[in-house]
Amino acid sequence: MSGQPQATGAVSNPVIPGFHPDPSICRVGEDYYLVNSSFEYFPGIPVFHSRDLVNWTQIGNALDRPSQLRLPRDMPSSAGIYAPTLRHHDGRFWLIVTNVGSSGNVLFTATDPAGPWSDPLPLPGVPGIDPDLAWDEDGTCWCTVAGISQLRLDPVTGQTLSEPEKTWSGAPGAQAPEAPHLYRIGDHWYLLIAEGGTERGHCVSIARAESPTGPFEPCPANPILTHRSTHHPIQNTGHADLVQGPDGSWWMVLLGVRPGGGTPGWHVLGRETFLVPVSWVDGWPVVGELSLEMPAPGWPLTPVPEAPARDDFDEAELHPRWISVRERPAELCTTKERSGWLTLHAAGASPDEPDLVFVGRRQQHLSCRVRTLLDPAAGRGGLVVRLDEQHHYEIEADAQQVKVFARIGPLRTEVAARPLPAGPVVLGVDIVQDPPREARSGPDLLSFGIEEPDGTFTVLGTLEGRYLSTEVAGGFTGRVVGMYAAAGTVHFDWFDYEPQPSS
Ligand code: 6LW
Repeated sequence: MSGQPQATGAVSNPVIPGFHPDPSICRVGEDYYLVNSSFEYFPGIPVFHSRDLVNWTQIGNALDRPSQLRLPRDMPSSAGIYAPTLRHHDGRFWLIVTNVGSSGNVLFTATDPAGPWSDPLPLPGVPGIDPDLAWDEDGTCWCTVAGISQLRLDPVTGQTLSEPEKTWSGAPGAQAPEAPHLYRIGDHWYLLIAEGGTERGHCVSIARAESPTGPFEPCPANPILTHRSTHHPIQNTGHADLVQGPDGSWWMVLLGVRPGGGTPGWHVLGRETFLVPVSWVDGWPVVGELSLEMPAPGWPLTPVPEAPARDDFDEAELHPRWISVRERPAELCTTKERSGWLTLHAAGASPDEPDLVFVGRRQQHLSCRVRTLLDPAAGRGGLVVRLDEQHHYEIEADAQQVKVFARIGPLRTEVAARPLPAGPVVLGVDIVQDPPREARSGPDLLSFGIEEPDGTFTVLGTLEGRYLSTEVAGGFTGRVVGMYAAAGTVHFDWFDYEPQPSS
């Protein structure tokens, strides 16, 4: 996945493109592991592995059993799983996270980050969001949360051993001090935070102390990373975590977005995971240049093969890249009913519904081509590009006809309709980045259509992408594209996702 070495010797950022926000990273020997927030999607918390910090492979989802993750139907989109911290301590991986709108702060452990992960350990005494874990020399476990406050935690029982106490909350008056990570580096304890809100004002700041509890001295150069008030193509930079490279150099992973189009700039892929080098001057971290192409790090890269364009659904288990909305009941979503096909049985009657039976993947490229072969003989279903229940475009077929729909906020409209011959049909969407031609254009166009028997693609409707952007829809997620059933039973033989060159 991404980070592909370029001919120039540079590597591309984001290293994990698409809706992969709030990265938390840890290193064990030669291996790096990274996790992200996943909000209303199940399975939750994608887990990635790398040997070089640049090339990442998804090895699982930490929360892949209903006993680990309950996302109630009345839980709005962009609630659910927020901002995990991943750490390795005492021979185990520790994952602390907030389930907003459900179980609050919870802790999971595993010996292998690919899973299985434990069932959740409730942390009733840990308030707020964005929990972090750090252990000091005498084994005390410090839990730090957004705000920023800190308490002592017994991570085995989940009991809190002290009341939360404010530590350091960033620049006076700055909004949303959050995403804390506490580290022992050299002679100091460092408290890394994000502030300024997760929109254009987002930034990363740091303070240090002699002890894990402070008093913390802010870095005179704060914020140590921000792209606010710039034309930089990577915006909203923040929510970072620090790690050492194979050669002892220091690196930061963080979230950023790539807005496109005219004013105000719309980002459609959600918040993505970027990588940037860090050096140390006078005991303070200095963040290097964050760019879409950065010089390759000074160690051998181990490129990973790009995912094949086609998923044939020939395996019993779905690849971890496939996610569903809130839950994935095995009786409604299965590869075992019709061999070589993914079968979906409808619950919710359209992508407006929180119980939609849906299997999709994150859109990870600004331009891409998506196709799926669907058999609607016994139902109605389709291909949807989804930001949330109120913001989605879809092409939907039943045994007689195919229709294109758009839902934008409270408005739902039928964009196109056409009769269909009997039999399976290839539905598709071409998503094409639309460079700004004028102040109000862009950021992309989505053309929905069907593939004719001779292979040509007939476009039934082209829609502007901005309405499926975070700037329009709000929230914390990004686009997910996938298959759904809206009535009866719908079978999908395969699903193609192919990145296309972008301008
Ligand atoms: C997360 C907070 C943030 O809890 O957004 O960008 C929130 N940072 O730290 C949701 O991801």
